Amino acid sequence: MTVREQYDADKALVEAALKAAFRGRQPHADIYDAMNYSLLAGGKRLRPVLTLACCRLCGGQVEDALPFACAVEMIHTYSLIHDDLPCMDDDDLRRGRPTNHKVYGEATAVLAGDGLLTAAFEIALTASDRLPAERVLAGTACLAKAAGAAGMVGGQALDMAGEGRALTQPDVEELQRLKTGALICAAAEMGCIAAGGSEEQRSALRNYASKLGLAFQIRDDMLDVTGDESALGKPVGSDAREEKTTFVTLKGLDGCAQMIEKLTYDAEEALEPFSDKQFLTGLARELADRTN
Ligand code: GRG
Repeated sequence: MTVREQYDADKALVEAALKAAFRGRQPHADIYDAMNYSLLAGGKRLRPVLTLACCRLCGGQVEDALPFACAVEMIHTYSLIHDDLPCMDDDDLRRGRPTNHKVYGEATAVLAGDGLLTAAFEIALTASDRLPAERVLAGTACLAKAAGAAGMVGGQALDMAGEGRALTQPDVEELQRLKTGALICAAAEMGCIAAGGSEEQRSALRNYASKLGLAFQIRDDMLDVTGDESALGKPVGSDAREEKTTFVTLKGLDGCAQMIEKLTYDAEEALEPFSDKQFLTGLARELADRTN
């Protein structure tokens, strides 16, 4: 199987599980409509695919990691809904469609995000149908830490505080390590945890994912300058409008390309303890060149 075929097969598993997550939930159908509107809007599903791939790499069955995979995508989707709100980035387009608050109104969009955040932990705990309690506990704790103020929420707070101010490269790296990187690291680690992987494997995958996550963010900054709105499914040029210090403002486009190349190499190096690593090395290469 090629990297692309494996990615699409794992993505299809995730799509089916997400589609089923809120099926038949009553009452308050409207809030589930708003949650599903963003959850089933067709993102790349990078984080859940990473969870499944890391589970497989550590010798587990992908079905064991599926609840964790859905949970991380629900948290990611909630963060996008809240990030797009008028009180944050005030964006009108996401995943190629009007943003949640544009369709359902601000109050329902806040609740849709809250509903997804809470449902993430509900679905993560269903991993106990197939896994021993200590793995469910470890996976859920890993997710909670990465999503909260010590991770993604803390990174978003730093991001907001940095608007209109000149930041240094270490400032931006720290901000992005939390805002984007923490959840990507958790996605990889949860796959390892579901498989019952060793501490050495978990640490190698965290290292891989941290390099991948930073390269992913640098590419995101580049695409905000050079990308195409219809391919990205979101507006371009928002960093400049909001006067954000990004990797492009710090290093220029060529400097960014060099950083991505080095991080992609380092990500591959981090996989040294594994033998069957073609998928994760191929994924790092594909993400380095992504256009959406
Ligand atoms: C509101 C608590 C809270 C957090 C928001 C992650 C985040 C924090 C905001 C997203 C803002 C942003 C555009 C970040 C850049 C990198 C990134 C996370 C892009 C979106 O992720 P993709 O490209 O999106 O994986 P898809 O739609 O493919 O899932």
